Amino acid sequence: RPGEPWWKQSVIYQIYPRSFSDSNGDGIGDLQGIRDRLDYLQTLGVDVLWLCPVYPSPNRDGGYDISDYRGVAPEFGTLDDWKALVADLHARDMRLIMDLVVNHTSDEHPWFQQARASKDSPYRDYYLWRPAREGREPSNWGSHFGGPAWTLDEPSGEYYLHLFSTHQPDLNWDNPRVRAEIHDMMRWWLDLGIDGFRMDTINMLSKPPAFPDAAARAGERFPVASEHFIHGPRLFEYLAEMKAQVLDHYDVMTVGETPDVTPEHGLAFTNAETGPLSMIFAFELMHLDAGHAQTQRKWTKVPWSLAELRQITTRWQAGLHGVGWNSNFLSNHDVPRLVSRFGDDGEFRLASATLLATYLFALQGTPYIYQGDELGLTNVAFSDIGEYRDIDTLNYYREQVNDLGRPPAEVLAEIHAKGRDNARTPMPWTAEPNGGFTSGTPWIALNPTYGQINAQQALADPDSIYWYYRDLIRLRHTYPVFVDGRYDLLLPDHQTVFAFTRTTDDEQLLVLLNFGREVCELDWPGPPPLPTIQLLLANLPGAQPPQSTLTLRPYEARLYHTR
Ligand code: TEU
Ligand code: CA
Repeated sequence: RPGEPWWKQSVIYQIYPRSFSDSNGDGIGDLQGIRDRLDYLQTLGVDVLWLCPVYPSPNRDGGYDISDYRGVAPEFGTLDDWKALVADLHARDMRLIMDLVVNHTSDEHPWFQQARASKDSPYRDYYLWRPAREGREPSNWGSHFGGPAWTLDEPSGEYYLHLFSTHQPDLNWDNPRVRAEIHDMMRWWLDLGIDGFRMDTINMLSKPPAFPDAAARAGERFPVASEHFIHGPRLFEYLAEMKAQVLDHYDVMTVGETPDVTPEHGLAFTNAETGPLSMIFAFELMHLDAGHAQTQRKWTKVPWSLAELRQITTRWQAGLHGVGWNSNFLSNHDVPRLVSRFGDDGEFRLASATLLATYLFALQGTPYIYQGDELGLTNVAFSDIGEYRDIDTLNYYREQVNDLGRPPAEVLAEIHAKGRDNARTPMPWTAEPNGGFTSGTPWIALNPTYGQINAQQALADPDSIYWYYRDLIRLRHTYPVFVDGRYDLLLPDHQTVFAFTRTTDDEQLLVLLNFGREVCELDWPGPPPLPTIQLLLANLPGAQPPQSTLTLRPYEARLYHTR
């Protein structure tokens, strides 16, 4: 619709290329594989694909360690394959956004190679080097992946900073030449026709040059120093510059990956007048089941509460309405499968997967679908640590089992619940061996459920989760209230039902979500059930028309609409 940026009306589908579709039998998903599946994605109805990194990379961290910003890794194809994918997408009226990973490079990036080779290299200052402090790390900062965030470069006697693995040195954003290089690189991709960027850990770019020690919990040697590098001193200056230098010259969207933000930050990032980004990924919901900060381990799992989910959701919906813009997601390639985490991946898999989809699509903001969620794919529980591939998972296991001596079964249970490979098992396309993902040996095993849960089955079953997503996407494209409507919470204290309305001058949506496992009776919560109200969509057959009392079955979701 005129006057509204396209990305507010879009539905975005995230692809983890390594696990999407393998066209040549080497066990690794690739660009041609994505091209082969465009009918599947177009039928679903998504508008934008977000590709996780496909750049050349030693692949220490699933491609988030880039050794060449201007190319395609051979295992994914060639730049020509990539151009063909963009052309295919644009011909279908779909768009492509790419991952922008500029907090760090790979240690095999030529910049780092030269930086490391000589203290006098012009590239030395592209990274963050500090001398030892009393013969040890310059500060107590810890890496997200365990251990210190500083690694000693023996020949020069200096340490370099890496907020992630030792193979991912952080770029020095205080150096204007670094910023200019990144801007050039962004223009290069934009000129090739991409429609925007998902910006990896973008709120970590600016570090206080003094690197003050971070607060540590009892017994913790290397705390992640979020309080110092999240929203660092010059972050907003760098993002404003990037916008003025690059983004403002193209019709693109941006979504910043921004751990540890509040709605106040969210507003600063996405304010339509003054904010540097279109939208951000906020992570409060991803901590719902993490336990208390003082006692948790990395992947502690505690029960989450609907009260807290509702409260966080409401804060973000109200906080950004009319000024900024939300992105709505419950999963991605770093977190467990949403149905296993927030629903029930056993008896109520179908109902809870569609309930969660309804939640994502009924809120204000741009909805994100992570590959496989439209099939209701579940977490995986490999019994052997040797089946895991993720650096974060493997480091965690080594630290907890080898260094701290915890029982392997206990640590594996945490990995089963929270590990990043839950989201990275290959897409199951058919019930054939390896789910039709590859004719060879997959780089990581499939979820053994592929015989029952696969795309072919979903397409053949009119009641599948896939078709329910398709319906939601269509509704969102049809009724402006999904995009524009103001959010108002109903039943603020209900035990199991999350109810809210979305309202514009012309339309209203009433959303009822029973997160409980029991049948629930309640009085009609919204405005009186006028004859003009219609049931727009429900995730269980035989849902009631509007009436003064309601019965909601376990994980039942309903959307009522009125104009
Ligand atoms: O993730 C950044 C991030 O802060 C986390 O979600 C991170 O994965 C988690 O703290 C580790 O347990 C982004 C990417 O999404 C992730 O895949 C990369 O590994 C990371 O940046 C480094 O580029
Ligand atoms: Ca391949």
